[in-house]
Amino acid sequence: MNYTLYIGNKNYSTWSMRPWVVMRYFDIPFNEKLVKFDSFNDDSLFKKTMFSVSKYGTVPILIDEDLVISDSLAICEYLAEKHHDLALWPADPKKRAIARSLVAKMHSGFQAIRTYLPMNIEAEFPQIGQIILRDHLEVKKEIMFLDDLLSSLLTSKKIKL
Ligand SMILES: N[C@@H](CCC(=O)N[C@@H](CS)C(=O)NCC(=O)O)C(=O)O
Repeated sequence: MNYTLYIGNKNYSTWSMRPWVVMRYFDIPFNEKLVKFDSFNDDSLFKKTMFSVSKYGTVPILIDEDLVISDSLAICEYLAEKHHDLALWPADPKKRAIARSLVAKMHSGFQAIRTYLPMNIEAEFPQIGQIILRDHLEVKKEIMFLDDLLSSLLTSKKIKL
């Protein structure tokens, strides 16, 4: 196995960080190729580099020999299949179903958070945050839903994550 993972900026690109965190957490060795975000215009260095790697022109991309995988969740699923011993998914089918529904929600849900609160780990903008929460009730609603969801899963007596 000789994996290469193309990623974007570690402060802004949540998509890149998803397989990156999984691979680091489970000690799966890989070569990291960090491609700078100059812009997303077709003539940017970022797009030229990524289009030379994949039709999608986005990050993350995992290369495994002749295979090119162009989606963060597809990458994680591939790694789960290749590394059964590491148990990326829970072994129990019920726990796995819950984990998968959480992942699906993270992958395609939370549109308001995605739109108004993009990832920026280095920055702190409490006043802007207050304004966003005041003006966009849907953001507050999603945060409360997420908080409630994770709290109930983490404290559930029936199924512990
Ligand atoms: N669904 C894709 C989304 C990938 C994605 O949109 N990546 C962003 C970086 S955070 C990107 O490369 N954008 C470039 C563009 O949209 O042209 C995944 O899960 O990998």
